[in-house]
Amino acid sequence: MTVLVPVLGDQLSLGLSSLRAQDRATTIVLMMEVADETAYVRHHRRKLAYILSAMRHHAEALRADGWTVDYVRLDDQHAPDSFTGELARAVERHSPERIVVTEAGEWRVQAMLESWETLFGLPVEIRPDDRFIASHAEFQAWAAGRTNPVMEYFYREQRRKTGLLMTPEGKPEGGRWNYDKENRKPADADLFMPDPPRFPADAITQEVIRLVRTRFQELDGSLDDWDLAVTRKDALKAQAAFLDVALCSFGDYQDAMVTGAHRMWHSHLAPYINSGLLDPLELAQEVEARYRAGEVGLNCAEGFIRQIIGWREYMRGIYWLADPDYIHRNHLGHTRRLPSFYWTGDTDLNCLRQTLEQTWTYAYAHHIQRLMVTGNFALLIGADPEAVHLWYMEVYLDAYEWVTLPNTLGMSQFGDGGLVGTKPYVSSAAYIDRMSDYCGPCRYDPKQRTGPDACPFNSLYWHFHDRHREKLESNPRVRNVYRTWDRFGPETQDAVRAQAEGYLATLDEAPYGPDRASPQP
Ligand code: FAD
Ligand code: DLZ
Ligand code: SF4
Repeated sequence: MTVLVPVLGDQLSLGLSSLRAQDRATTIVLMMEVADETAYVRHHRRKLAYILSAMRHHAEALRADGWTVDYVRLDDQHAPDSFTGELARAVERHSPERIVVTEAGEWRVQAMLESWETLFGLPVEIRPDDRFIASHAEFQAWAAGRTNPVMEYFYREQRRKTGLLMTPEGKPEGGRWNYDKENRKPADADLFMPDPPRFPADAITQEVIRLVRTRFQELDGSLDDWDLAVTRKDALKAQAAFLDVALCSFGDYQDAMVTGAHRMWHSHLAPYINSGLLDPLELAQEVEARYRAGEVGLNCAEGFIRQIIGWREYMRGIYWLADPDYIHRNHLGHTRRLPSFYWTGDTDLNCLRQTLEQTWTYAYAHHIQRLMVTGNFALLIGADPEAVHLWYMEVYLDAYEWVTLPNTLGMSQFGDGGLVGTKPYVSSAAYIDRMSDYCGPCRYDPKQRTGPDACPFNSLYWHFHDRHREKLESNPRVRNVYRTWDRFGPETQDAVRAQAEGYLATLDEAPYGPDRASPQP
């Protein structure tokens, strides 16, 4: 009569669909630390320690909730390899009558789940992951027949469906759907910035950190100064602290970048939401409650809710709408490898150095750093979008393929030719100078296009548009860029081209980062 319920490392939710309506007396929950998952990309060591510690804590929470948990650790006697290999061992140990599992977050793992029924000769029920607000069918129905499935319209559907920030008459609160225009302020370093709560490593986390230090010596990324929540209880404390102190300024400053302030008014909740410790709908409802209580402005509440029920759900929808070949899409034909400084932080471009040092320390950078610093530079130099995606998969605590891929290959690198983003997210130094304090102390001048002190972002920006003219010129959102470029005249254009090509040549002479391969489904 035994039912085996495998729970994966990003399914750390007590209300998981696979556990629903199961009899605790006859159910065995299987949790597996497996080598394949720790190795399918070269995870930042902080990310690895976070996931393993959160998994071990979740096993404790399940036991406290009355479940029997069979937990396989990386440091157990035999060599744990893959989910399927571990499941085979568990089937031998427990002789289950059937297996119930919540669908996986990504193609590679979903393919494994789908192979189990034949492999083990047992009924395998794969349940939908209803921690997401939109089901696959719902997203597919919405996207069907749209050549351009624009996020904004999907978001409005989600607002109507959830009732979040809606009036009783079914209109958007405040009369508008989107308050983004009010969310573009730069920030000064002397502004008050919230001090996020810290969660020191307990005995379980310390043990995991020791394991990661010894077993994964070849991996990069700092494990020092541990401050991450690894339980739902602490993740809820992090959520409450964000709502109490930071949400009120989130909207105003979400695009700003300040040296040394890595979180600013951002929530830093994505790692907890993506692994299952926090529930996205619950969080969005809390945000609405703060608005209704008069604690935060509509621009802040709407801006944040849009990220959660709009962008996050939209990215998941796009991922499952695409097929596994999406990872190889390369609309602009970019092939350059990323420079080695993406791993070392050793570069004289101050915006990149700040973002990369922070990334390798905390496994965190906020959205604009990811999009307009590391992503922007990679796109301007013509880096291979798949390699860029793999770099992001390595370095961020919140990286799981379903959400990283549409953000990296789609939104950031325009690899899908405009499915996710309506134009390439590139900028010259002017944007970084306006939104950050990085340019002041930089060795380069953000105002110069040519010459030894000119910021490379400037010539690269024009060079990018010049070399992709055929593909981009007809895009109405880019047309003005070409008007300005044409007004430069041939002499200036040649000087800008030479400047950019000179810079690209220096990249070719410097070391490239490691060559990575995508995980195979
Ligand atoms: P906040 O700024 O506080 O935003 C609130 C929440 O909104 C986030 O926690 C997240 O759950 C959600 N959100 C906001 N924007 C997005 C988005 N574009 N896609 C999905 N969710 C969003 N997000 C990930 O969760 N995992 C990734 O691997 C990831 N990779 C990215 C790579 C690139 C190149 C870019 C441009 C963005 C990426 N994002 C990713 C989206 C976004 O940058 C992160 O969700 C955010 O920075 C996480 O920090 P936070 O929790 O402080 O977010
Ligand atoms: C990311 C990750 C890592 C590093 N390790 C494990 C693990 O040992 N066991 C596990 O169950 N999950 C792990 N994960 C998360 C999985 O990769 C994640 O659940 C899948 O990507 C979902 O499709
Ligand atoms: Fe970055 Fe250029 Fe500004 Fe330096 S001047 S921080 S390289 S944008």
